[in-house]
Amino acid sequence: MATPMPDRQYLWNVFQGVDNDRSGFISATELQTALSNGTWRPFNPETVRLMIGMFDKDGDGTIGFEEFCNLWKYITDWLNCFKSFDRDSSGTIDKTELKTAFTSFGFRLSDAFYDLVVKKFDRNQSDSITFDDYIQICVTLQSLTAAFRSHDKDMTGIISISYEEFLIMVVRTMFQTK
Ligand SMILES: [Ca+2]
Ligand SMILES: [Ca+2]
Ligand SMILES: [Ca+2]
Repeated sequence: MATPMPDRQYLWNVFQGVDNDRSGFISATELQTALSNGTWRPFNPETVRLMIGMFDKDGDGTIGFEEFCNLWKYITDWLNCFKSFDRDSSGTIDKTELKTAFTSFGFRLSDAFYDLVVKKFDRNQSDSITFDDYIQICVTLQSLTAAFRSHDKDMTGIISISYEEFLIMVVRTMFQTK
């Protein structure tokens, strides 16, 4: 479901639309505003920070045009992924849709896990998850899984780690800026 890259002129126009103050760089606030357009609710600032952290390669805290091209593709791919699992086109992902999505990613998790995730991220009391939270859940789960696997050398699905190793794992996952 990878999106082909559109031409640079198209991306440049999108970039300029997002770069509200015409500084030549996209700030966290500008990105949040752009992603909130059409939803009438602010895009999760955690997800915005997460994405800037991932795509701000030169570390200046903003998104330049080259960085934006990769970010655009990332968001578009996630949006297509989100839409493809939103079977009833409600604009949100409910528990059954989430389970279908994660199962297709190769996760084998119980209903109790999905109940917990939906409960935790259900901001509108609708028993479902919006696009911004969906990205955050997927990225967090992927990073936690990668961290777990790095300890699970014999692939048993069970690890034995110290308190500090546990903290390192969580801090790296929750605050992944670099
Ligand atoms: Ca700007
Ligand atoms: Ca940058
Ligand atoms: Ca849905």
